[in-house]
Amino acid sequence: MKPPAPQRYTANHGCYGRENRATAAFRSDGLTDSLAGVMSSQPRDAPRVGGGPVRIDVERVLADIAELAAYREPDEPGSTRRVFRDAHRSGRVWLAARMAEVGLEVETDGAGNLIGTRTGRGAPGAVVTGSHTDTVRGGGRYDGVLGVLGGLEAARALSAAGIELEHDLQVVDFLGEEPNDWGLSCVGSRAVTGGLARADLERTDAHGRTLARALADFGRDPETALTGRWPLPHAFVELHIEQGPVLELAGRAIGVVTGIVGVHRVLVEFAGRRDHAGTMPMDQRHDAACAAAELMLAVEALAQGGGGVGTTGRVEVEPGAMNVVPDRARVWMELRSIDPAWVSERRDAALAAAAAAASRRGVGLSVDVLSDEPPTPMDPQVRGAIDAAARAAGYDPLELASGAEHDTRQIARIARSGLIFVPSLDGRSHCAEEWTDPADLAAGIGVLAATIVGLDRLPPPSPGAVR
Ligand code: HGY
Ligand code: MN
Ligand code: MN
Repeated sequence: MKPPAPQRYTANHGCYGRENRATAAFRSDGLTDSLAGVMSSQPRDAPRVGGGPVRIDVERVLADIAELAAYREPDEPGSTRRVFRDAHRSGRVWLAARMAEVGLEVETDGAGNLIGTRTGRGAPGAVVTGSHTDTVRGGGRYDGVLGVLGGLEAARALSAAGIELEHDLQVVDFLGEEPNDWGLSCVGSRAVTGGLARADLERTDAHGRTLARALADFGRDPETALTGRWPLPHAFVELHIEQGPVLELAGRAIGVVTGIVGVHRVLVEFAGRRDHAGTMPMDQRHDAACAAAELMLAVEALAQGGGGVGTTGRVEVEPGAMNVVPDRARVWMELRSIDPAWVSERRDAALAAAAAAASRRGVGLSVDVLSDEPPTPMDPQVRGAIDAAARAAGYDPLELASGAEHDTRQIARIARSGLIFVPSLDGRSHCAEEWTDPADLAAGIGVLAATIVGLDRLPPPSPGAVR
């Protein structure tokens, strides 16, 4: 097996050869001239937002990332911190303490989102930023974590610069963004935007434990999670690693996300017959695992040719013995595209392939739609604020779609919302090799801080402007 690539922590050594790095790089004291100019000036249109230059201390952020990374599941690979488990819980205790040290007022809402608030001058609605600290099994250090700890650094840097905002600034660690043992992602951001259903809470994991039980064991009241809604934010922005290769290949430090792909997730279950693997002839079997294998290959074939992606990343086979014909197989399938027709056509074709395989093999079939998220465009005003912040700091931002899911999609139900990307080395993510150059971390956090100021200056959102 190829050993993991060594991690590079040399600040300001760009490894992407991007053209704009020379003009865009933060100075050795952590400033960009242009960002400092934006942040320290007292523009005529927003005379009450002032203060000194904003210093992003990337070494401090790297130290925070390393401290949080120490909270990991010891028996799992990479930086594993799955939702509700001990490492996730204790990592959040650390995070709450760090938020308090930074001077934020810390609370956990009814849905289990951890929120640090920096008080503003009292304008209605908060400017909200954040992401998640749970990970996939075997995940890396940056997915989600950057948006939380980068948000914290932005708050810290704004305060150090003496910049007051009209609105409260909230830094949020959303509960359980990654798909969990109940097949649901974005639990916290769904809940506070009205996207969590009672049926979601009644789902059971492999041990028969409901999601409601898991929430209760985590100290949250499931009924409150179901009904608790956030007051409408003034605006929302999330900083995240790209998790793909586009920015790196284009040699750009900053991505402005245009929209988040639609994601359709389905659990397909095949029920066959358990038999002796040595004695049951091949033509008399009802092998559930072989039907599942046909579906997996069908999904791969259907997703070829661009326009979207299809994955069957989780499969369970029972009884899971070498000498027993499997009688049960479960395939978790997801299809993603920015084009809703692409998703629905492939889903129909994949399920038709599953039905044909099941029928040919004399195997039962059941289908459970776990979630169906349509593509979500990002708000033009927030995109504009990110773009302006990036350009003012000397970057040449790239517009791109997000193939990954984010809490931003859920928050976009109640607030104008946007997403900033920074590059991922070799486009890698959801693996231990996940890595982003510290110079890009600094760039992203600097742009986040300036975007927060830009969003603070926006007029109140018009009612009904969000989906
Ligand atoms: O699955 C996703 O796209 C995200 O990383 N949670
Ligand atoms: Mn992820
Ligand atoms: Mn993420």
